Amino acid sequence: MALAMAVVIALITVISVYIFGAKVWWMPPSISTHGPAVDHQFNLTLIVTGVVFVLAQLGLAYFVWKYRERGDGRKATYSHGNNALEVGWTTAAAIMFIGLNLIGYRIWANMYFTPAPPDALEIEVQGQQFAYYFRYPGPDGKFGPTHVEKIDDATGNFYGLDREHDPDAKDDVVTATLGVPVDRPIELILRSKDVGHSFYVRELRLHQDILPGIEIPIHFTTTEDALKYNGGKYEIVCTQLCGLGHYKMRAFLQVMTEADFEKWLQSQAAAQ
Ligand SMILES: [Cu+2]
Repeated sequence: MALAMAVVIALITVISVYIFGAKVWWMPPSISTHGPAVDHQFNLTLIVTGVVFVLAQLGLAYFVWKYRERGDGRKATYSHGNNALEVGWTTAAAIMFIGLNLIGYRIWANMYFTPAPPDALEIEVQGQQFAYYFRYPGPDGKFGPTHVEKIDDATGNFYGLDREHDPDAKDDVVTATLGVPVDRPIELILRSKDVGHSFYVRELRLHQDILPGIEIPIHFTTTEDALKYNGGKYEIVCTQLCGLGHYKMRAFLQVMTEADFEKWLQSQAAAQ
């Protein structure tokens, strides 16, 4: 029985390692300039914790077998612990986790604590139950003011713009797809119309909550690879349970060449 148990524990360990090692379920390719650093950090954490996992599991299997019932009438003895050992592994675990955090923090801070480059293309992202709408400032480079009382999904005025009276709003372009030019810094300003949502694109390695009442800026630059996969089209999903329709709250990121982007934006502007 003890041997069977030890074999099962060892098998679970080997199969788990295989699933990660052979990348049976793995992340989609990265399409952002910060993606490789995030993936590197992910792999580093996976390897460090993976080694600990394998050692702990194999140790468990060994002891299950070693201290099995042998039918010789021996009584079990109870241990009251070993202070030196406990201090040792607690310190080792603390160093490991704090160390991984410090290394990862630099990557995270680079994404969130550095401002977007001055030439970044600014786009507003509005999350609402249960869709995303994107706003481009148009040729004047300025977003027009929004008016809560003018928001009307039925007429497509998702942002509450007053195009007749606000000159800055006149040329704003509101779209249902997030079109971006490849290889150019993009700054997204995230805002919510109602409750908490989030903005998540796996391939961008970008994940940020959207909260009502505050504007959250994030920035990224896509790599040339972004045009290679799936025609440059990637899913944007909401990962915060935001109501009954949460499961279908999604939109698409469409990465294009600069020329295609200009054409696309013009066609979107014509449809306003
Ligand atoms: Cu949502």
